Amino acid sequence: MFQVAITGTGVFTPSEVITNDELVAAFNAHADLWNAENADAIAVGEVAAKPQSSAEFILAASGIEQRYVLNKSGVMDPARMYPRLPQRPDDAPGYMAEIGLDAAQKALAAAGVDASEVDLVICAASNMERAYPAIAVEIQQLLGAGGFAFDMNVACSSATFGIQTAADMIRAGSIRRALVVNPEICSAHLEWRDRDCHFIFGDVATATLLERDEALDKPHFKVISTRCATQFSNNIRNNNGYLRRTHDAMEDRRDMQFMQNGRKVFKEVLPLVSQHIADHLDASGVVADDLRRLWLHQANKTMNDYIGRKALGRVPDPSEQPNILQDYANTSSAGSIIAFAQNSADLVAGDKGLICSFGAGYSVGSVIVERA
Ligand code: CO8
Repeated sequence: MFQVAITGTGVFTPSEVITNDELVAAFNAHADLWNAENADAIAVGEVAAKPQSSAEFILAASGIEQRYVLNKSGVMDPARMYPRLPQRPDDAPGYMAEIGLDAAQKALAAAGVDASEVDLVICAASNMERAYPAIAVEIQQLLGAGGFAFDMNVACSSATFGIQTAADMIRAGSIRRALVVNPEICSAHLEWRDRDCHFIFGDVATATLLERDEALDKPHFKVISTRCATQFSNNIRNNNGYLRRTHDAMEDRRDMQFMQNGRKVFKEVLPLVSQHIADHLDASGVVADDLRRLWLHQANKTMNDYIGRKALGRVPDPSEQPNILQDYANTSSAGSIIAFAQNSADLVAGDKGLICSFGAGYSVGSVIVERA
Protein backbone atom coordinates (compact mmCIF):
# COMPACT_ATOMS: atom_id res chain seq x y z
CA MET A 1 0.00 0.00 0.00
CA PHE A 2 1.29 3.47 -0.88
CA GLN A 3 1.37 6.50 1.42
CA VAL A 4 -0.64 9.61 0.50
CA ALA A 5 0.15 13.31 0.90
CA ILE A 6 -1.70 16.57 0.45
CA THR A 7 0.71 18.73 -1.56
CA GLY A 8 -1.44 21.70 -2.53
CA THR A 9 -4.69 23.50 -1.87
CA GLY A 10 -6.45 26.32 -3.71
CA VAL A 11 -9.33 28.64 -2.86
CA PHE A 12 -11.47 30.67 -5.28
CA THR A 13 -13.20 33.56 -3.48
CA PRO A 14 -15.92 35.51 -5.35
CA SER A 15 -15.39 39.27 -5.64
CA GLU A 16 -18.85 40.24 -4.32
CA VAL A 17 -19.52 40.47 -0.57
CA ILE A 18 -22.75 40.84 1.40
CA THR A 19 -22.37 42.08 4.97
CA ASN A 20 -24.93 41.17 7.65
CA ASP A 21 -26.25 44.75 7.62
CA GLU A 22 -26.76 44.69 3.84
CA LEU A 23 -28.37 41.25 4.01
CA VAL A 24 -30.79 42.29 6.76
CA ALA A 25 -31.72 45.52 4.93
CA ALA A 26 -32.61 43.50 1.80
CA PHE A 27 -34.53 40.88 3.79
CA ASN A 28 -36.49 43.47 5.73
CA ALA A 29 -37.41 45.33 2.53
CA HIS A 30 -38.57 41.99 1.10
CA ALA A 31 -40.61 41.27 4.25
CA ASP A 32 -42.28 44.71 4.06
CA LEU A 33 -43.13 44.11 0.41
CA TRP A 34 -44.48 40.63 1.12
CA ASN A 35 -46.51 41.82 4.10
CA ALA A 36 -48.05 44.63 1.99
CA GLU A 37 -48.92 42.19 -0.81
CA ASN A 38 -50.49 39.79 1.68
CA ALA A 39 -52.07 42.39 3.97
CA ASP A 40 -55.62 41.03 3.61
CA ALA A 41 -54.64 37.42 4.34
CA ILE A 42 -52.53 38.57 7.30
CA ALA A 43 -55.43 40.69 8.64
CA VAL A 44 -57.82 37.68 8.73
CA GLY A 45 -55.15 35.41 10.20
CA GLU A 46 -54.78 33.20 7.10
CA VAL A 47 -51.02 33.72 6.99
CA ALA A 48 -48.53 35.10 9.47
CA ALA A 49 -46.70 38.35 8.72
CA LYS A 50 -43.02 37.92 7.89
CA PRO A 51 -40.98 39.12 10.89
CA GLN A 52 -37.90 41.30 10.48
CA SER A 53 -34.37 39.90 10.58
CA SER A 54 -31.58 41.28 12.73
CA ALA A 55 -27.82 41.54 12.21
CA GLU A 56 -27.28 41.23 15.99
CA PHE A 57 -29.15 37.90 16.02
CA ILE A 58 -27.15 36.57 13.07
CA LEU A 59 -23.78 37.34 14.64
CA ALA A 60 -24.78 36.02 18.07
CA ALA A 61 -26.44 32.82 16.74
CA SER A 62 -23.83 31.90 14.14
CA GLY A 63 -20.63 33.99 14.34
CA ILE A 64 -21.11 34.95 10.66
CA GLU A 65 -20.27 38.56 9.71
CA GLN A 66 -20.43 38.45 5.90
CA ARG A 67 -20.53 36.06 2.94
CA TYR A 68 -19.11 36.04 -0.60
CA VAL A 69 -21.52 35.40 -3.48
CA LEU A 70 -21.24 35.00 -7.25
CA ASN A 71 -24.04 37.52 -7.76
CA LYS A 72 -25.05 40.10 -5.19
CA SER A 73 -27.62 42.21 -7.07
CA GLY A 74 -30.13 39.37 -7.47
CA VAL A 75 -29.94 38.43 -3.79
CA MET A 76 -30.28 42.07 -2.69
CA ASP A 77 -33.32 42.74 -4.89
CA PRO A 78 -36.29 42.55 -2.46
CA ALA A 79 -38.60 41.50 -5.29
CA ARG A 80 -36.30 38.62 -6.30
CA MET A 81 -34.07 37.35 -3.46
CA TYR A 82 -31.90 34.89 -5.37
CA PRO A 83 -28.79 35.27 -7.57
CA ARG A 84 -28.83 36.18 -11.26
CA LEU A 85 -26.62 33.69 -13.09
CA PRO A 86 -27.65 33.81 -16.76
CA GLN A 87 -27.76 30.49 -18.64
CA ARG A 88 -24.54 29.89 -20.53
CA PRO A 89 -24.30 28.22 -23.95
CA ASP A 90 -23.51 24.50 -23.82
CA ASP A 91 -20.07 25.10 -25.35
CA ALA A 92 -19.02 27.61 -22.65
CA PRO A 93 -17.66 26.50 -19.25
CA GLY A 94 -20.38 26.15 -16.62
CA TYR A 95 -20.33 28.15 -13.38
CA MET A 96 -19.17 25.25 -11.21
CA ALA A 97 -16.46 24.28 -13.69
CA GLU A 98 -15.23 27.88 -13.94
CA ILE A 99 -14.78 28.44 -10.21
CA GLY A 100 -13.59 24.87 -9.62
CA LEU A 101 -10.97 25.33 -12.34
CA ASP A 102 -9.62 28.46 -10.63
CA ALA A 103 -9.24 26.64 -7.29
CA ALA A 104 -7.73 23.58 -9.00
CA GLN A 105 -5.14 25.66 -10.85
CA LYS A 106 -4.12 27.32 -7.58
CA ALA A 107 -3.72 23.90 -5.89
CA LEU A 108 -1.57 22.65 -8.79
CA ALA A 109 0.58 25.81 -8.73
CA ALA A 110 1.07 25.46 -4.96
CA ALA A 111 2.32 21.90 -5.48
CA GLY A 112 4.35 22.61 -8.63
CA VAL A 113 2.44 19.92 -10.51
CA ASP A 114 1.33 20.12 -14.15
CA ALA A 115 -2.34 19.32 -14.86
CA SER A 116 -1.27 16.58 -17.29
CA GLU A 117 0.18 14.66 -14.32
CA VAL A 118 -3.24 14.39 -12.63
CA ASP A 119 -4.92 10.96 -12.98
CA LEU A 120 -8.25 11.70 -11.29
CA VAL A 121 -10.51 14.73 -10.82
CA ILE A 122 -13.38 14.43 -8.35
CA CYS A 123 -15.93 17.23 -8.25
CA ALA A 124 -17.37 16.83 -4.75
CA ALA A 125 -20.10 19.30 -3.79
CA SER A 126 -23.56 19.72 -2.25
CA ASN A 127 -25.32 20.28 -5.55
CA MET A 128 -24.50 19.78 -9.22
CA GLU A 129 -25.30 22.40 -11.84
CA ARG A 130 -26.71 19.75 -14.19
CA ALA A 131 -27.30 16.02 -14.21
CA TYR A 132 -24.74 15.20 -16.91
CA PRO A 133 -22.12 15.31 -18.31
CA ALA A 134 -20.31 15.29 -14.97
CA ILE A 135 -18.89 18.66 -13.86
CA ALA A 136 -15.67 16.82 -12.95
CA VAL A 137 -15.17 15.73 -16.59
CA GLU A 138 -15.61 19.34 -17.70
CA ILE A 139 -13.00 20.49 -15.14
CA GLN A 140 -10.68 17.66 -16.26
CA GLN A 141 -10.91 18.89 -19.84
CA LEU A 142 -10.52 22.60 -18.99
CA LEU A 143 -7.46 21.75 -16.86
CA GLY A 144 -5.89 19.42 -19.43
CA ALA A 145 -5.76 16.64 -16.85
CA GLY A 146 -5.44 12.98 -17.78
CA GLY A 147 -7.09 9.85 -16.38
CA PHE A 148 -10.73 10.03 -15.39
CA ALA A 149 -13.19 12.17 -13.46
CA PHE A 150 -16.50 11.87 -11.66
CA ASP A 151 -18.91 13.83 -9.46
CA MET A 152 -19.92 12.95 -5.95
CA ASN A 153 -22.29 14.53 -3.44
CA VAL A 154 -22.23 14.06 0.32
CA ALA A 155 -23.49 17.59 1.12
CA CYS A 156 -21.26 19.26 3.74
CA SER A 157 -18.91 16.28 3.86
CA SER A 158 -18.30 16.09 0.11
CA ALA A 159 -14.68 17.31 0.40
CA THR A 160 -13.56 14.92 3.15
CA PHE A 161 -15.39 11.98 1.55
CA GLY A 162 -13.74 12.95 -1.75
CA ILE A 163 -10.33 13.01 -0.05
CA GLN A 164 -10.90 9.52 1.37
CA THR A 165 -12.04 8.23 -2.04
CA ALA A 166 -9.00 9.68 -3.80
CA ALA A 167 -6.63 8.62 -1.00
CA ASP A 168 -7.91 5.03 -1.20
CA MET A 169 -7.12 4.90 -4.94
CA ILE A 170 -3.63 6.30 -4.35
CA ARG A 171 -3.08 3.85 -1.48
CA ALA A 172 -4.16 0.96 -3.73
CA GLY A 173 -1.88 2.12 -6.55
CA SER A 174 -4.50 2.64 -9.27
CA ILE A 175 -3.65 6.36 -9.50
CA ARG A 176 -0.73 8.61 -8.46
CA ARG A 177 -2.38 12.03 -8.25
CA ALA A 178 -5.90 13.29 -7.65
CA LEU A 179 -7.60 16.65 -7.45
CA VAL A 180 -10.63 16.91 -5.19
CA VAL A 181 -12.53 20.05 -6.27
CA ASN A 182 -15.41 21.60 -4.28
CA PRO A 183 -17.29 24.35 -6.13
CA GLU A 184 -20.07 25.35 -3.72
CA ILE A 185 -22.62 27.82 -5.14
CA CYS A 186 -24.72 27.74 -1.98
CA SER A 187 -26.42 31.06 -2.86
CA ALA A 188 -28.38 29.26 -5.59
CA HIS A 189 -30.03 26.76 -3.26
CA LEU A 190 -30.42 28.91 -0.15
CA GLU A 191 -33.90 30.31 0.60
CA TRP A 192 -33.01 33.97 1.04
CA ARG A 193 -36.68 34.78 1.83
CA ASP A 194 -36.66 32.74 5.08
CA ARG A 195 -35.24 34.66 8.03
CA ASP A 196 -34.38 31.44 9.92
CA CYS A 197 -31.71 30.55 7.36
CA HIS A 198 -31.14 33.51 5.02
CA PHE A 199 -27.80 34.36 6.66
CA ILE A 200 -26.24 30.91 6.66
CA PHE A 201 -24.47 30.33 3.32
CA GLY A 202 -21.91 31.79 0.93
CA ASP A 203 -20.19 30.80 -2.32
CA VAL A 204 -16.60 29.59 -2.81
CA ALA A 205 -14.58 26.84 -4.50
CA THR A 206 -11.73 24.85 -3.00
CA ALA A 207 -9.38 22.22 -4.39
CA THR A 208 -7.02 19.74 -2.74
CA LEU A 209 -4.22 17.94 -4.58
CA LEU A 210 -3.32 14.49 -3.26
CA GLU A 211 -0.21 12.63 -4.41
CA ARG A 212 1.49 9.31 -3.84
CA ASP A 213 4.05 10.00 -1.12
CA GLU A 214 7.35 8.54 -2.36
CA ALA A 215 10.19 10.65 -0.94
CA LEU A 216 8.36 13.84 -1.90
CA ASP A 217 10.83 16.69 -2.13
CA LYS A 218 8.48 19.60 -1.31
CA PRO A 219 6.36 20.81 1.59
CA HIS A 220 3.39 18.52 2.20
CA PHE A 221 1.07 16.97 4.72
CA LYS A 222 1.13 13.19 5.11
CA VAL A 223 -2.37 11.76 5.21
CA ILE A 224 -2.16 9.59 8.33
CA SER A 225 -5.74 8.34 8.25
CA THR A 226 -9.19 9.08 6.85
CA ARG A 227 -12.60 8.10 8.21
CA CYS A 228 -16.17 8.64 6.96
CA ALA A 229 -19.54 7.99 8.60
CA THR A 230 -23.19 8.62 7.75
CA GLN A 231 -26.50 8.37 9.60
CA PHE A 232 -29.79 9.21 7.86
CA SER A 233 -31.60 12.34 9.01
CA ASN A 234 -34.33 14.56 7.52
CA ASN A 235 -33.25 17.55 9.60
CA ILE A 236 -31.31 19.08 6.69
CA ARG A 237 -33.13 18.44 3.44
CA ASN A 238 -33.76 19.74 -0.09
CA ASN A 239 -36.52 18.02 -2.11
CA ASN A 240 -35.53 19.43 -5.50
CA GLY A 241 -34.62 16.71 -7.97
CA TYR A 242 -35.14 15.19 -11.36
CA LEU A 243 -38.53 13.67 -10.48
CA ARG A 244 -39.96 17.12 -9.80
CA ARG A 245 -41.84 17.36 -13.12
CA THR A 246 -43.35 13.92 -12.58
CA HIS A 247 -44.72 15.10 -9.23
CA ASP A 248 -46.42 18.04 -11.02
CA ALA A 249 -44.52 20.21 -8.53
CA MET A 250 -42.87 22.90 -10.64
CA GLU A 251 -44.30 25.82 -8.63
CA ASP A 252 -42.23 28.03 -6.30
CA ARG A 253 -42.12 25.78 -3.23
CA ARG A 254 -40.22 26.18 0.03
CA ASP A 255 -38.96 22.59 0.05
CA MET A 256 -37.20 23.06 -3.30
CA GLN A 257 -34.51 25.04 -1.45
CA PHE A 258 -32.38 24.31 1.63
CA MET A 259 -34.44 23.47 4.71
CA GLN A 260 -33.24 22.60 8.17
CA ASN A 261 -34.29 22.21 11.75
CA GLY A 262 -31.25 24.05 13.06
CA ARG A 263 -31.79 23.35 16.75
CA LYS A 264 -32.13 19.59 16.17
CA VAL A 265 -29.08 19.58 13.88
CA PHE A 266 -27.12 21.34 16.59
CA LYS A 267 -28.17 18.84 19.28
CA GLU A 268 -27.78 15.67 17.22
CA VAL A 269 -24.64 16.44 15.25
CA LEU A 270 -22.47 17.57 18.18
CA PRO A 271 -22.34 14.18 19.98
CA LEU A 272 -22.02 12.36 16.65
CA VAL A 273 -18.99 14.42 15.62
CA SER A 274 -17.32 14.41 19.05
CA GLN A 275 -17.56 10.60 19.22
CA HIS A 276 -16.40 10.25 15.61
CA ILE A 277 -13.27 12.31 16.28
CA ALA A 278 -12.49 10.45 19.53
CA ASP A 279 -12.89 7.06 17.80
CA HIS A 280 -10.81 8.10 14.80
CA LEU A 281 -7.95 9.38 16.95
CA ASP A 282 -8.09 6.24 19.07
CA ALA A 283 -8.01 3.91 16.06
CA SER A 284 -5.07 5.85 14.59
CA GLY A 285 -2.96 5.87 17.76
CA VAL A 286 -3.09 9.67 17.88
CA VAL A 287 -3.82 11.33 21.22
CA ALA A 288 -5.58 14.69 21.49
CA ASP A 289 -2.41 16.30 22.90
CA ASP A 290 -0.66 15.46 19.60
CA LEU A 291 -3.03 17.69 17.64
CA ARG A 292 -1.64 21.11 16.89
CA ARG A 293 -4.66 22.20 14.84
CA LEU A 294 -8.31 21.50 14.12
CA TRP A 295 -9.75 22.57 10.77
CA LEU A 296 -13.47 22.12 11.38
CA HIS A 297 -16.56 22.41 9.20
CA GLN A 298 -17.62 26.04 9.19
CA ALA A 299 -21.33 26.22 10.03
CA ASN A 300 -21.57 27.77 13.46
CA LYS A 301 -19.02 29.24 15.88
CA THR A 302 -20.68 27.86 19.04
CA MET A 303 -20.76 24.43 17.45
CA ASN A 304 -17.04 24.60 16.63
CA ASP A 305 -16.17 25.84 20.11
CA TYR A 306 -18.00 22.83 21.57
CA ILE A 307 -16.36 20.31 19.23
CA GLY A 308 -12.92 21.85 19.76
CA ARG A 309 -13.34 21.55 23.52
CA LYS A 310 -14.49 17.93 23.26
CA ALA A 311 -11.76 16.95 20.80
CA LEU A 312 -8.86 18.45 22.78
CA GLY A 313 -10.31 17.96 26.28
CA ARG A 314 -9.73 21.67 27.02
CA VAL A 315 -10.59 25.07 25.56
CA PRO A 316 -8.54 25.40 22.36
CA ASP A 317 -6.51 28.51 21.75
CA PRO A 318 -8.10 30.39 18.76
CA SER A 319 -4.98 29.64 16.71
CA GLU A 320 -5.48 25.90 17.34
CA GLN A 321 -9.00 25.96 15.95
CA PRO A 322 -9.16 28.68 13.30
CA ASN A 323 -12.58 29.77 12.04
CA ILE A 324 -13.21 31.34 8.65
CA LEU A 325 -17.01 31.40 8.89
CA GLN A 326 -17.03 35.02 10.04
CA ASP A 327 -15.78 35.98 6.54
CA TYR A 328 -17.19 33.21 4.30
CA ALA A 329 -20.29 31.99 6.24
CA ASN A 330 -21.11 28.31 5.76
CA THR A 331 -19.71 27.18 2.41
CA SER A 332 -20.83 23.59 2.89
CA SER A 333 -18.08 21.09 2.03
CA ALA A 334 -15.49 23.78 1.27
CA GLY A 335 -15.41 25.29 4.78
CA SER A 336 -12.92 22.98 6.48
CA ILE A 337 -10.70 23.09 3.37
CA ILE A 338 -10.61 26.92 3.39
CA ALA A 339 -9.66 26.77 7.09
CA PHE A 340 -6.90 24.26 6.26
CA ALA A 341 -5.65 26.17 3.20
CA GLN A 342 -5.45 29.48 5.04
CA ASN A 343 -4.15 28.23 8.40
CA SER A 344 -1.59 25.49 7.90
CA ALA A 345 1.55 27.07 6.44
CA ASP A 346 3.03 27.81 9.89
CA LEU A 347 3.01 24.18 11.08
CA VAL A 348 6.42 22.48 11.29
CA ALA A 349 7.56 18.92 10.58
CA GLY A 350 5.87 16.45 12.92
CA ASP A 351 2.90 18.69 13.75
CA LYS A 352 -0.39 16.84 13.43
CA GLY A 353 -3.85 18.19 12.71
CA LEU A 354 -7.38 17.11 11.93
CA ILE A 355 -9.69 18.22 9.12
CA CYS A 356 -13.32 17.43 10.00
CA SER A 357 -16.60 18.06 8.18
CA PHE A 358 -20.18 17.43 9.30
CA GLY A 359 -23.65 18.19 8.06
CA ALA A 360 -26.51 16.98 5.91
CA GLY A 361 -26.96 13.23 5.63
CA TYR A 362 -25.98 13.30 8.47
CA SER A 363 -22.41 12.89 7.31
CA VAL A 364 -19.09 13.19 9.17
CA GLY A 365 -15.65 12.96 7.56
CA SER A 366 -12.24 13.32 9.17
CA VAL A 367 -8.69 13.41 7.84
CA ILE A 368 -5.69 13.19 10.19
CA VAL A 369 -2.60 14.83 8.67
CA GLU A 370 1.02 15.39 9.70
CA ARG A 371 3.30 18.12 8.41
CA ALA A 372 6.38 16.69 6.66
N1 CO8 B 1 -33.26 37.50 12.89
C1 CO8 B 1 -33.89 37.63 14.08
N2 CO8 B 1 -34.44 36.59 14.74
C2 CO8 B 1 -34.37 35.39 14.17
C3 CO8 B 1 -33.74 35.18 12.93
C4 CO8 B 1 -33.18 36.29 12.29
N3 CO8 B 1 -32.55 36.18 11.10
N4 CO8 B 1 -33.80 33.87 12.62
C5 CO8 B 1 -34.46 33.27 13.61
N5 CO8 B 1 -34.82 34.17 14.57
C6 CO8 B 1 -35.57 33.95 15.79
C7 CO8 B 1 -36.39 32.67 15.72
O1 CO8 B 1 -37.63 32.90 15.11
C8 CO8 B 1 -36.51 32.30 17.17
O2 CO8 B 1 -37.50 33.10 17.77
P1 CO8 B 1 -38.46 32.48 18.92
O3 CO8 B 1 -37.52 32.10 20.03
O4 CO8 B 1 -39.38 33.60 19.23
O5 CO8 B 1 -39.11 31.29 18.29
C9 CO8 B 1 -35.18 32.74 17.77
O6 CO8 B 1 -34.66 33.73 16.87
C10 CO8 B 1 -34.21 31.61 17.88
O7 CO8 B 1 -34.13 30.91 16.59
P2 CO8 B 1 -33.42 29.54 16.39
O8 CO8 B 1 -33.87 28.58 17.46
O9 CO8 B 1 -33.58 29.11 14.97
O10 CO8 B 1 -31.92 30.01 16.64
P3 CO8 B 1 -30.65 29.16 16.99
O11 CO8 B 1 -30.04 29.73 18.20
O12 CO8 B 1 -30.92 27.70 16.95
O13 CO8 B 1 -29.69 29.51 15.77
C11 CO8 B 1 -28.86 28.47 13.77
C12 CO8 B 1 -30.04 29.16 14.44
C13 CO8 B 1 -27.74 29.49 13.65
C14 CO8 B 1 -29.31 28.02 12.39
C15 CO8 B 1 -28.38 27.30 14.62
O14 CO8 B 1 -29.46 26.48 14.99
C16 CO8 B 1 -27.36 26.42 13.92
O15 CO8 B 1 -26.34 26.87 13.45
N6 CO8 B 1 -27.62 25.14 13.90
C17 CO8 B 1 -26.72 24.18 13.26
C18 CO8 B 1 -27.01 24.27 11.84
C19 CO8 B 1 -26.06 23.49 11.03
O16 CO8 B 1 -24.91 23.25 11.32
N7 CO8 B 1 -26.60 23.12 9.90
C20 CO8 B 1 -25.83 22.47 8.97
C21 CO8 B 1 -26.00 23.30 7.79
S1 CO8 B 1 -26.13 22.28 6.46
C22 CO8 B 1 -24.65 22.29 5.74
O17 CO8 B 1 -23.68 22.70 6.33
C23 CO8 B 1 -24.63 21.85 4.32
C24 CO8 B 1 -25.98 21.46 3.80
C25 CO8 B 1 -25.97 21.35 2.30
C26 CO8 B 1 -25.67 22.68 1.65
C27 CO8 B 1 -26.87 23.50 1.41
C28 CO8 B 1 -26.48 24.82 0.79
C29 CO8 B 1 -27.63 25.82 0.64
